[in-house]
Formats: sequence, structure tokens, C-alpha cells
Amino acid sequence: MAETLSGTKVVPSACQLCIACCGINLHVQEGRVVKVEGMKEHPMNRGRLCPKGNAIPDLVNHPDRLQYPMKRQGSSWQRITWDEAMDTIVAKLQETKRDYGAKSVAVCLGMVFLTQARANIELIRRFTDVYGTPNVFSVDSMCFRLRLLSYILTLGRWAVSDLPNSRCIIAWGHNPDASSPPRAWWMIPEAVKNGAKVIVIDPRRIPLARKADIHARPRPGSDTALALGMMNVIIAEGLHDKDFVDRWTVGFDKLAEMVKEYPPSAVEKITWVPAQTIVDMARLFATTKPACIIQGWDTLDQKNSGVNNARAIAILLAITGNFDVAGGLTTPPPFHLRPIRLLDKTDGMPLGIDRFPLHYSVLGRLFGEGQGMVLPEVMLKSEPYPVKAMIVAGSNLLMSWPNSRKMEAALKKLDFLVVMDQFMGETAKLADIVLPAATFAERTEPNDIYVSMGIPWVQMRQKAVQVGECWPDIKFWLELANRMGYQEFFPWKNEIDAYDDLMQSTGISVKNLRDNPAGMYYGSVGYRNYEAHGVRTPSGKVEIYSETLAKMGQDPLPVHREPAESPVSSPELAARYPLVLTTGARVIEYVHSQLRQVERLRRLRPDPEAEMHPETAARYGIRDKDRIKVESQRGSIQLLARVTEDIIPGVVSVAHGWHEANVNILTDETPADPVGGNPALKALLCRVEKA
Ligand SMILES: Nc1nc2c(c(=O)[nH]1)N[C@H]1C(S)=C(S)[C@@H](COP(=O)(O)OP(=O)(O)OC[C@H]3O[C@@H](n4cnc5c(=O)[nH]c(N)nc54)[C@H](O)[C@@H]3O)O[C@H]1N2
Ligand SMILES: Nc1nc2c(c(=O)[nH]1)N[C@H]1C(S)=C(S)[C@@H](COP(=O)(O)OP(=O)(O)OC[C@H]3O[C@@H](n4cnc5c(=O)[nH]c(N)nc54)[C@H](O)[C@@H]3O)O[C@H]1N2
Ligand code: SF4
Ligand SMILES: [Mo]
Repeated sequence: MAETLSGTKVVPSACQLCIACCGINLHVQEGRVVKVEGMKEHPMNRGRLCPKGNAIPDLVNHPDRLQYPMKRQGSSWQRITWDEAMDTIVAKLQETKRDYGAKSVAVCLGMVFLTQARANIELIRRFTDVYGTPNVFSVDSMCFRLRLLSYILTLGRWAVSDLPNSRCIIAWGHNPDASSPPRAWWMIPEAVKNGAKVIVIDPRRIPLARKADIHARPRPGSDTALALGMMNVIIAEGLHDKDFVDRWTVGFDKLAEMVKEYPPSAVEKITWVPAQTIVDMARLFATTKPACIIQGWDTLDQKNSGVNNARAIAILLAITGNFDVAGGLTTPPPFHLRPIRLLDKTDGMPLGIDRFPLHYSVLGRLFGEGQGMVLPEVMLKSEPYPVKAMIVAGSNLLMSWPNSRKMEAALKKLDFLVVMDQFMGETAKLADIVLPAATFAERTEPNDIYVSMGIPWVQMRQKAVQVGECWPDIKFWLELANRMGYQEFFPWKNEIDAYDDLMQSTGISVKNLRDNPAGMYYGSVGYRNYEAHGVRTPSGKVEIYSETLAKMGQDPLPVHREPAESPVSSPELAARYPLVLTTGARVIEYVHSQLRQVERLRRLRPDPEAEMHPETAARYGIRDKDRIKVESQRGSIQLLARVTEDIIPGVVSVAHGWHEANVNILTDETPADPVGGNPALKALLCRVEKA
């Protein structure tokens, strides 16, 4: 922490507004963050910041921040002390456990817990273990968990694209300019400067598509078929890596036989991508090495074909010899924390796991959470048992979880709801107790998420300021453990002490991190790691054919699965709702339902919009900027039309997170993927009309 002549303190830290977690320097004057700069020496952002990052002072200092705990008094709110809030919560947790059993209490965590210290989520899960409820959930029920389990099933572990060293990059349902800026800032440009080819597979013409060698524009929900069409060409033309396939894969023959059913001509009919484009993509990808595929973080997963999509893409990379090589799919070492779960203390398995066991653990790797998409149905029917109380932290269930109306009805049935948030959002408004959460500028914690973008780096976030009576999330959970009398299981003096203990296995301490404010590498990326001990699957090889899935009665090879709502599988529904709806394409200015109240961001993107092609718009007499109604089976919203040739005809794309046009009123929470249970947020049916 440096102090300048003007009395400004500069606090090195890390942004937390998206998964990049860019290195930042926070400038603090008189206890306020007055300025932010990108950290030049940080390996992720190399000094840059996106508009959200530049708005950090506006967020931290925002006048609408929750500053103290409150309790509901009829229809109004009353300020209370942390003491009173904690006493009320402890009494209610004890009473609910006594009357209904521990498992009638559920905890729901948001995406912020994937970008806070990973130790935090482990400590919270340890709390729920000791309390006795298995029912801890997170947004990973609709996000990245499904990919992780698909990769573990197929490749034995998580793997990530080595973009800068690649010669051929496919961005598949992924718009790095919006969702993963460092990839657009330098990782892809560095590869392109060295001559890399770029292929974009996206129904929208994203910024990267303008620079791409090939842009394929599939119908949302048809991606597995597209991957199988590419494999058809690659295998028929003998472009696969025969040596790697022979030595390191199982099930190639079965795959080769199966993909004969997916010639480019047939795949064109399913995907709307011209057969010649499929042939061109397959050849370019298979003959330009090393190659990698950056698959959207959640886009191809929010489907009934989520696992098949992820497995098809992993298999495409493996059979072309791009697994665990520089410039391909690499396997950087994870930052291993000491495991601290106490699962023998919980009352059974979490909800949803009877149907989606791999969401809980896969090949010995424990995730240890329930599949949250079953929650609204369970809560409304009280089956198999009632959910009586809930603690929600860092998640806006009414905006970001699917089928908002149903979620609202479910939350209203609760006896007791606690919401810990930074603002009085839609979900907080339903709570009995609201707790004020610190932003990342008010917390000290190690951040090791960089490996998700391929950089085995760990860095300390540093508390720069204190705002009101806001607490870091983990302070609340540790204090709750203390007041519940769980000292035996929570022996740490404070969170810093706990971090140090959990990080022991990494050889890195809090002191090391404080001594290296921009962070440090904790390991390095090696290649062909499987040569030493085999691939970490039951067969010791890349599992093109998955015996694990076969035994569960699931698709052992990835096959195309029509979305449940589609012109092909539900023509009667399509007669009433003729357009394909994809939701939640990211925009650079916002993260999920957050930041709409920050004026400098709102000026950049003031309104929610529905993107559609001029042909689609003309069919319904809609013009650019018209106010329109978008309607699905579940409800309707009103917003502005953005008429643009940047999207294919017949498809409507609506972003999520807008209070005034909440697209999750249109979506369905029903678990769609038969293995992972992710909902289908990206391939639904809708209709549009002028409002
Ligand atoms: N600015 C910002 N960044 C974020 C977030 C945020 O809210 N705001 N959220 C973060 C989180 S939690 C996540 S999970 C990630 C999400 O990150 P990604 O899943 O990578 O999402 P996007 O980058 O929006 O890219 C999705 C693209 O897929 C296209 N698409 C839609 N449906 C289909 C389809 O069926 N097939 C194909 N091939 N393409 C399709 C869309 O047009 C869009 O361009 O972003 C993270 N980063
Ligand atoms: N239709 C549709 N819906 C989607 C998606 C989609 O593509 N389409 N994407 C889904 C995906 S992938 C994800 S990950 C989810 C994300 O869903 P959520 O994680 O629920 O995201 P938000 O709606 O931003 O809610 C986060 C809340 O936490 C608060 N907050 C921010 N920082 C902190 C903090 O440090 N501590 C605490 N306690 N609170 C904090 C914010 O003010 C906000 O109210 O959305 C999902 N919803
Ligand atoms: S890209 Fe923007 S939002 Fe994401 S971590 Fe960097 S500055 Fe923050
Ligand atoms: Mo996500």
C-alpha cells in the first residue's frame, strides 16, 4: 500500500465484476475510493479495464448501497444492529431445525462466490454441513458445473484453451468482447498477429466475427449436430490424428460409425448452416495446428444437449490431436485447497441429486451441491419435504434464475428469508432480514480464479475502504458459526487465519500474497500430462464413448438432441410461438442484474433490447426502436426492438438482468439436460408483436 504526497493511498487489488478478475489499483482519499487504474504488471489485463472496471468507484460509493442490516416491519423496513440481525437468524435457524429438520433450510449462492476467494464457498458449505442441511445451491446449477463434469467424464479433468499460442481459434457460442475481455484485448490478437485463423460459430455477428475467416450462424440449440457434421467430414477425409486416437482414446470406431448419420447435407437441415461451410470449417480446423475451441462459459450448456455439446467439442479437439498441447486445450494445475467438508454431518443428499447425481460428484471429484433448478417445484409442492427457510447471498433469484414468476411464488411460501446483498434488489425486497454486503473493495481475500482463463495465478484482494456497516460475506458466515456454537468446527481466529490454513497444501501463505501485491504464479502449464499417469478417466484414455454415461442410461456418445421447444420437436407450440428465443448474451456494461443503477454505465446502454433480423421484424410490422412485446408460454415482457442484420432470421436474442424487462419471466426452470440438469435458457420459442 503506497501513500502519495497528496495523501492518496494506492491499494492493489482485483476486480470482481467478471471472471477475468483484472488486477487493479484503487486510489483512496479520506476513506473513499476516488479512482481506479488497471494494474500494468498483471498477467490477465496488462493494465486495461473495461467500462465496468472503470465504474468501480461509482459502484463502491453508490448512494443506494445497503449500509446496515434491516428487518421487515409489515410493508416497511426498520434499521437494526448486526447483533439483533444475528440473534434473529440464529433463533430462527434453531427453531426451524427443531420443528422441520435441518434440511428444511436451504442456502442459495450467486456467481460472486465463484469469483470471491474459493475458500469462502468451502467455508459456507462447511457451515451448512455442521448445521446438518445438505441443501446448498449455487448458480452453477445453470452455469459452468455442467462443462466441468463433461470435461472430467471425457478428458479426466478441466482443460482450457491456450489462445495466444494457437493457430486456429474457434469461438463457439462465446463473445469474448462482452464476457471475457482479456481474450479480446490480447489473447486472441496475439494469436492472430502470428497468423492464426479464426472461426466464429454464433447466430449473431459478434465483433470477432467481423475479423473471422469463417462465420457459421447456427440455429440455437443445434450445436451438437454441427460438431458431429464436422467430425463426419474430418473422419471421412482421414484428417484426424490417427496416432493419438489409437493410443489415447476409447470408442473412436463407434463414433466413426455414428457420425455417418451426420453428413453435411443432413446437418445443414438441422442447423441452418450451409453444408459447404461445415466442410470448410472442418477442414480448416483439422488441418491448422495447434487449434483450440473457446466454448461459451454457459451458452452451449443451457440446453437439453449441454453435456453432449461439451463432450462433442472436447472430442473434436482430442481426435485432431489438440488435447494437452501448447496452443490447444491445456490443463493448468488447479490451486488445491485443503478439503474441509463434513458430509457425514448432513441429513442425506441435497435436492435434485437423485435425478442428477453427476451434478454432485463425478469420477470421485466432489462438487457437493444440489441441483437448484428443482427448488421452485419442491418449494411449491413441499415434496419430498418442505423448504421453510432460506439464506440467499450474492444472488438475485428473481432476476437471474429462470421462470421468475414461479420463483417468486416459491419464495413467498417461505417462513423466513435472509438476503445478503449490496443493494435492495428484487429478491432482497422479499426478505425478512436484509444484510449489507461489502464490495470487493472492502474485502481482503486470496483470488485464484485466473486458472479458469488458463493462467495459474493467485492474488490477494485488499480491503481499501469501509462502507457503512457492510460486512464481507465470509465474516457473516464465520460469525454465524460462532453464534451457533460451532467453534469446534470453526477454530480459526478470523477469515485470514482460515485462508492461511486452507492454503497450506499450496505452499503459499497470506504473507506471500501480501508481499506480492500483483499476485504470483503458483504453478506452470505443462503439456501431455497424461503421458505420465494416463488420462484420469476409468479407462485411462480420452473417453469418446463413456461407459459411465452408458451405465446411467445416458447417451454414451454425444448425439444431437432437439430442444424440447423447437420448430422440429414441438410444431404445435411453434405454430403459436414461431421464433427461436435465445437469452442472456452478455453485454460489456453490465453483469447479470447488476450495475443498472450506475449512471455512467447506464448512459452507455440505457435500455433493454430484443435483437431481430429485418426479415423477422418485417413479418410482424416491427421497425428498429419500436416498443414490442416478446412472449413465451410462461409470460411476456416489453422492450425495444433492435432490428439488425447481425442476427439470423427467425431468432430473437434478449439479454437478461433488466428489471423493467426481465427475460426470465419467459424462461423455464425445468432441468433440461438429462445429465447435468441445466435449464434451457438458450433455445426456447417465442412470438413478438408491437406493444
Ligand atoms: N460483461 C459481462 N461479462 C460476463 C458476465 C456478465 O453478466 N456480463 N457473466 C459471466 C458469466 S457468469 C458467464 S457464465 C459468462 C457467459 O459467457 P458466454 O457463455 O461465453 O456468453 P457470451 O460471451 O455472451 O456469448 C454467448 C454467445 O452465444 C451466442 N449464442 C446464443 N445461443 C447460441 C446457440 O445456441 N449456439 C451458438 N453457437 N451460439 C449461441 C450469442 O449470440 C452470444 O454471442 O460470462 C461471464 N462474463
Ligand atoms: N435468461 C438467462 N438467465 C441467466 C443467464 C442467461 O444466460 N440467461 N445466465 C445465468 C448464469 S450463467 C449465471 S452465473 C447467473 C448469475 O446469477 P446471479 O449470481 O444471481 O447474478 P445477479 O443477478 O447479478 O445477482 C447477484 C446479486 O449479488 C449482489 N452482489 C454483488 N456482489 C456481491 C457480494 O460480494 N456479496 C453479496 N452478498 N452480494 C453481492 C448483487 O447486488 C446482485 O443483487 O445468471 C443466470 N441467469
Ligand atoms: S474485464 Fe472489466 S469487469 Fe471484468 S474483471 Fe476486468 S475490469 Fe472487471
Ligand atoms: Mo455464469
